[in-house]
Parts: sequence; structure tokens; C-alpha cells
Amino acid sequence: MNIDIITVLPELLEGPFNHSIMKRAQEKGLLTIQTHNLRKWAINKHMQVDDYQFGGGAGMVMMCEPLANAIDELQEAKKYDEIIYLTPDGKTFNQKAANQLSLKNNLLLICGHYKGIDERIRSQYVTMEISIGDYVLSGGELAAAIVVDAIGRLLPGVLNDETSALFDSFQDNLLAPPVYTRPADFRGDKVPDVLLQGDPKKVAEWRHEQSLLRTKTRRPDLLEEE
Ligand code: 6GU
Repeated sequence: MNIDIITVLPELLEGPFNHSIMKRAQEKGLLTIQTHNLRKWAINKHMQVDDYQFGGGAGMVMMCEPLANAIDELQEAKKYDEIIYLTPDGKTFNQKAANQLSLKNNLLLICGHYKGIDERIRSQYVTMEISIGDYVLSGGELAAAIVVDAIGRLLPGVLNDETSALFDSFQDNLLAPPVYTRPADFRGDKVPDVLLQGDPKKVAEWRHEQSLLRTKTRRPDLLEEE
């Protein structure tokens, strides 16, 4: 999978992808992430990419020309399956969306700043709008990092234990069960017997029960979803 990201703050995206699982996904050649500094397509020598909004009011708006020129140029090299704008008024991201996006080949992510991007870029270019939750971030970069991480770890071959994503929280609209490691007795607080007895069928049953219980008590809304 190839993911291109248009941003005014490429520095913000250097850290998240260069460690751990995202780093390994790239080293294995399963994922390519390229950030593109929007200022490369600035309209003048002042590196301008934003301007005051028509109608007045505080806050700058990211201009059409730099974004359109950036997208046009990137589209010459690749056909994108989705052009995604990260925005608090987008559709709330979840595991199902991550699963669906992990099946695509080429994604283009656009990170907004200030008051957002000119509406005409949204109507003419953007094919999908994603929010990561009901709160406002100062820019789309951290949201992009989250979306890329959630997608990247689902690509076949990325996780060491190929099956482990299957047991993640949310994969069946269920939360993950509790997990334990050594010691079996921590200050008198003991690991459940069933996990120590080595019967894989009983372990699987226990984990499923715990998943259900956790979901019922913490996220009953998940059990109502289709
Ligand atoms: Cl995708 N962007 C910004 N700026 N704020 C957000 C968001 C995205 N999702 C939730 N809040």
C-alpha cells in the first residue's frame, strides 16, 4: 500500500511512522508513506498557502491553488483509491473503516490547518472525509498518524503473529479480554486458573465470555451495531 500525505507540518509526521510496527511495515516493503510539504506548491515567494476567509471572521483558510496543484501533480504518478480529508466534521473513524481502507492500494491524505481547507477542494477532489472523534485538534496531522497506524497494522504480513489482529478489540464489535503475564501471583492478586491450566478450548471460551462481559459493561453501544 502507498500512502501520500499533504501537510504544512511534515515534521509532525516524522516520529510516528519511524518506530515499531509502522517502521517494520515500511522496511518489509508492505507500506510506503510519503509526506509532501504543501509549501512546495505555495502561490508566491512568501510561501503562502492560506488566506483570510471571504465574509470575514478570524482564522485562515487553506487556499485552492496550492492544494489543487499538489493533488494534480501527485495524481499524475498514481491513481488514488481515495482522497481523504482529515476534518472534525468528517465521518467518525472506526475499526470497520480501518479494515475497509486496508484493502486499498493508494491513498492520499490531506491534513487541514487553521479554519480548514477551501470548500471547493472538498467538493472537487476529496472522496472521503474522516474525523477521529468529537474533539478538535489543531491540525489533521495527528489524526492522519492515527488513521495510517490503524490501517498499516492490518496489512497482511505486518504483524508478527498474523492472526493477532483478528483478536483486537472491535474486530467483532467486542472489546478485547483481559491479559496477564508473569508473575502468576502479583501481591496476592492471582491470574485466573483457567489461563494456567493449559486447555486451549477452555481458554478460548473464557476469553470470549470476558470479551462479552467487558463490552456489556463498558461499551453496550457496540453490541447494538450491525
Ligand atoms: Cl481529522 N482533524 C482535526 N483538526 N480535528 C479533529 C479531527 C481531525 N478529528 C477529530 N478532531
